Amino acid sequence: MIEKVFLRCGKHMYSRNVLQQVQQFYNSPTTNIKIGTSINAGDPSFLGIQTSFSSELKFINKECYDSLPLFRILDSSKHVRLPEDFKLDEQTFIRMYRKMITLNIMDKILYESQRQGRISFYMTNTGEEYREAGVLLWRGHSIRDFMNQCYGNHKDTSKGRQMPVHYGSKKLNFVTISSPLTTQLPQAVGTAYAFKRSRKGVCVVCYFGEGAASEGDAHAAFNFAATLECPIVFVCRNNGYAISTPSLEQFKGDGIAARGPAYGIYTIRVDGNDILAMYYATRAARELCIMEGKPVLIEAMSYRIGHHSTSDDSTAYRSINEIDQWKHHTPIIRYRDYLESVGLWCEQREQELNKCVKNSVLLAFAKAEKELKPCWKELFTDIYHTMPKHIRKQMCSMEDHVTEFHKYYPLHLFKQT
Ligand SMILES: Cc1ncc(C[n+]2csc(CCOP(=O)(O)OP(=O)(O)O)c2C)c(N)n1
Ligand SMILES: [Mg+2]
Repeated sequence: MIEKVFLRCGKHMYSRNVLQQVQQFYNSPTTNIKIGTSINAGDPSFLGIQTSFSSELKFINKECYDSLPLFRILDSSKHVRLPEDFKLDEQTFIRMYRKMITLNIMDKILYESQRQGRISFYMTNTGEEYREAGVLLWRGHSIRDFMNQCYGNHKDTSKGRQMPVHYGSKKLNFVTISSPLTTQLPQAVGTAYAFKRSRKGVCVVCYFGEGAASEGDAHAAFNFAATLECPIVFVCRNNGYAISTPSLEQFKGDGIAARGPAYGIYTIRVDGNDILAMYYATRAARELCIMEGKPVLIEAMSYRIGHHSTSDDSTAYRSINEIDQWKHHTPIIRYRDYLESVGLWCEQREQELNKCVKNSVLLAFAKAEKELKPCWKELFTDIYHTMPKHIRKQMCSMEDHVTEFHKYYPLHLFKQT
């Protein structure tokens, strides 16, 4: 039986199974912490800490603990057993695969288009198909919407003000991706706190990389979420690199997951290359988070197969060998193997899907490329409810400039109003 293991320091545990596992973890031969030993009767207890006295002078380190386990469903066996309460219909299983393939094909086409100078920048998701763009695709963002954003044309909801891949959708409750690392974490906790106060029974899911977890904002966010008991699921994508910095140089502890219990946050480490494990853990995390009104941390272990972005050449800091090892263990390959093993997929369906998605992407791509850019005035309008004087002044001087030098600008490519 596969169990959901969320760890949290302190007395409240999710279920008996989890309690047993946590006790085993803390009482294991390599773990020097013993739980269940009471403080001497009569001794006052320290505020917020439940522990026992020891006469042994011992400094503890990472080596004193077992590394947190990695939850997975798709193991290498031919007969994968899904947890009893997994319950997904066939269409949903297939929809998951279709979305992953769509993202993958979109990545290939947009990456190449950046190389041809047709868009300014791109970041692929290979090996991390469950990350932000995948979530947005799953929620119903259309291929057209993605293309319009990457081109920053007048149909882009952010009106060309963001770099490509900084998607957002008010309609789908997806806060626009921002480049400055980790700013989203405290903001997400603030939103979760507002949700808590509104008693709507909803939660926030916040994605970030292991590199982003080194920012001070991450620590502030974890601590606020834990102490204010905010309904938020933190999903840390530990893909081994923060651009060129390997995670080995980013932290010395047991990854990001080990920080969870230290903050008093329910935590689970998941195999990020296993889409079913990610789905099951995220669903359970959401239930736990809403049921108890508390934060949950998921560390998704993965590997960034692509370069960090089109501004990066990762072969300058990692070996081709290393990349090749992971190429055979991607979420898509592992999931396809599973679908085939249960008779839900075959080579013919694969080819049909590839052809159909490729056509849709190319069509949306060609359309987005031809659309006009937003009117340059959008740089100034639609920011403040009432335009402040200094912004109006800048807009007027830009207008004078464009009028005087119009022949030097490709104004025909921009909307006029
Ligand atoms: C505050 C800040 N510092 C530096 C950068 C430059 N930068 C952009 S992405 C990145 C690495 C992020 O790594 P990680 O959080 O692991 O996410 P990944 O790209 O691996 O998904 C860095 C350093 C930035 N955008 N913001
Ligand atoms: Mg990373």
